[in-house]
Amino acid sequence: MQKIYFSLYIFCIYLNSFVSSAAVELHVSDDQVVMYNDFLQLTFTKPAGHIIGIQYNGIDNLLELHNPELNGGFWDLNWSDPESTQTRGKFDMINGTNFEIILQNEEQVELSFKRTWDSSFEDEHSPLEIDKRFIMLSGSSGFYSYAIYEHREDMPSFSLNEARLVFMLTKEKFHYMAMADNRQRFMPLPDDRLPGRGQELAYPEAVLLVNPVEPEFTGEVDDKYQYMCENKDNKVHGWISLDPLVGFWQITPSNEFRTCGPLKQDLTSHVGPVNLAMFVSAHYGGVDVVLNFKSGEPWKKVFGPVFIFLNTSSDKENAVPVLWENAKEQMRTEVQSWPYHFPLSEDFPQSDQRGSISGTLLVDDSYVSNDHILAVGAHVGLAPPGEVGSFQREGKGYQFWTNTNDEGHFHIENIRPGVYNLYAWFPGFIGDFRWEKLITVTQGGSIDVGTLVYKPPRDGPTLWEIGTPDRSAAEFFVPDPDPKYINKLYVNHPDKFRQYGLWERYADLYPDKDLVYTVGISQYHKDWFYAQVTRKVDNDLYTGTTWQIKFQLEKVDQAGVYKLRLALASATFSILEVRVNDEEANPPVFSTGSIGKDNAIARHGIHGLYWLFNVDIHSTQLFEGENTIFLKQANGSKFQFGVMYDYIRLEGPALSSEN
Ligand SMILES: *[C@@H]1O[C@H](CO)[C@@H](O)[C@H](O)[C@H]1NC(C)=O
Ligand SMILES: *[C@@H]1O[C@H](CO)[C@@H](O)[C@H](O)[C@H]1NC(C)=O
Ligand SMILES: *[C@@H]1O[C@H](CO)[C@@H](O)[C@H](O)[C@H]1NC(C)=O
Ligand SMILES: CC(=O)N[C@H]1CO[C@H](CO)[C@@H](O)[C@@H]1O
Repeated sequence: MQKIYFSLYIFCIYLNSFVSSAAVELHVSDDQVVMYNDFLQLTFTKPAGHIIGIQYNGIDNLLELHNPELNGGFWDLNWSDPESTQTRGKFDMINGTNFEIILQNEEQVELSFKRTWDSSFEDEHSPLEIDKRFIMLSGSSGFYSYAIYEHREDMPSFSLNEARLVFMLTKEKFHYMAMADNRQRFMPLPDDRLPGRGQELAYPEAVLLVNPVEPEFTGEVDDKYQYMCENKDNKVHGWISLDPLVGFWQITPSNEFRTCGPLKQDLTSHVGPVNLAMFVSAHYGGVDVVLNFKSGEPWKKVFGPVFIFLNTSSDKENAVPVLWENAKEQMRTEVQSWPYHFPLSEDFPQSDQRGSISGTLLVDDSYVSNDHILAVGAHVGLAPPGEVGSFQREGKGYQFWTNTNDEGHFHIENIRPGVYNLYAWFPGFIGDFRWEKLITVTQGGSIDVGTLVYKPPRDGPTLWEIGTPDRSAAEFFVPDPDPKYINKLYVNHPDKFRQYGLWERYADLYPDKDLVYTVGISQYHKDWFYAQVTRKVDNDLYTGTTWQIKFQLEKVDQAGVYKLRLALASATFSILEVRVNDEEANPPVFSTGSIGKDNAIARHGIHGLYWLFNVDIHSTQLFEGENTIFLKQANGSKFQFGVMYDYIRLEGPALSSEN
């Protein structure tokens, strides 16, 4: 009997220790907060709210604390005065001033580090009140973070250039980076980028590794922009330590708080080793996508939560694929759990506080089909009310996107209550759709918009076309990189356009004369260079280029107007001029004026922002027989300047109904 009691007693101790060790624990001292569960331990500075320690799997700290500049894990932002036309301004480390435990029990701890604002801070930091939250759950191998940004009515005007959550990982351990099945590799060390080991190329971000610590990287280019990703695909990325085996992953289960829609591109992970959650940035959009606030403009936005997932494996042989597959599996779990039910800020609506929308999209283009066409794979989303296509420059509100299925049907769930426009675009068709009605999403409400029909810009039959309308220049000719400037990851890779310095290859291919494309003979995938770049004429001296499209017209309809559709996938300080059969015509038939700051050429993007220009060509300007359209990019002063075409089409005059 005694013995049984004793065993029971031991068992209870065992049970008790099991329960308590699974719980989330919190220790708060004067200047630090430590939060831990069975898997990991986090250490924060108090009240600033910077992470200075992540202990996991026998590693004392996954974070680097000895970099010359940025250390540990932190939220930061860049801001500027409203008059500034720059995309970089003042650095703000968002040091919290108030620490609060929002919730503490065995299953969950939520912490808040808040930075307040009053007019005495006018020049010290950005006019924002920011509440940084961190959540740890019991039994969860990681932690969540989100932040609530608020601009109040007593706050002055300013511009928010960048907002992000950053992790500087220890460079001793994390050497392998993964962001997609076919975009992962061993990475150089940060030291390899320094003078002596690395040689700066056309801009500081791109470095040629001339004497890296690991000789295997010699001769490669390193550039963080080679690891950028479109919002729609940017769900999980991170780093692997091989000894001991650790995967450090950032999982972003929703795009609702990201800016500028599904095609906006941003940084992920890069040499540092750095892991970034980008919430606001000017990347691939320029100053057009910076958030400008007026004095007293009320605004609030929740960025996140994102999940930082830590993982290990006993399978040392297949460590890399196993950890990457686990990260993707965890990503799918997080996506399914969205919207999370545990964040306690009332600014983060739970699932039952959100609404949904559904409908069907059709396309009406009578020159393609007499019947309405099912919109398969169309991008459709809700974004704040604005002009047609405005979502790609919009970042203050929330956006909710999906794709139509094979029946042209779409359904979007978990939309925050609010007023929106419905926007869409359609692969294979030019232009943008915006439904004219405002949509009010209510808590628990479900809206069916029925069938909506998009009538893309179209005046007459297609005489010829170049490319496919998909907002990207990827279908055009992407040259091989200069062998001096290779990133080995992109050799024999579908994303060849991510190689460094491709803009210089244009002059190699067209040394004396600019590109001439002959309709009916040329093929766009090999004869249309992916970007209309500038040409180097001397050191640091560049000039614009003029491309020609030659085409035959059997007869010219003297009564009609022809239409040139110019869809651009990117523009950087460009002035695109159109001339018809007279290269010297002044003024040109059409000029875009100065457009674009997306910098996608230098950043190895295959697109930036989308533009559509519709140019009238009068029959008097055309000949029977051979015609030439001249496309001149007139601002040629820098290597980064130029445009990428998405698609070009010449339409004949409208066919009269008798025809
Ligand atoms: C904010 O915190 C960082 C890191 O703890 C510190 O280096 C910096 O001096 C602080 N800035 C201000 C303005 O207090
Ligand atoms: C690693 O991640 C996978 C996928 O989430 C999970 O099933 C596994 O338990 C994790 N392993 C550890 C040791 O955390
Ligand atoms: C080309 O763009 C740059 C940058 O905007 C501008 O400073 C310059 O004036 C432009 N050149 C011409 C010819 O418009
Ligand atoms: C994240 C970011 O871009 N930070 C920059 C903000 O501005 C300062 C000052 O110009 C830079 O040093 C940072 O790199």
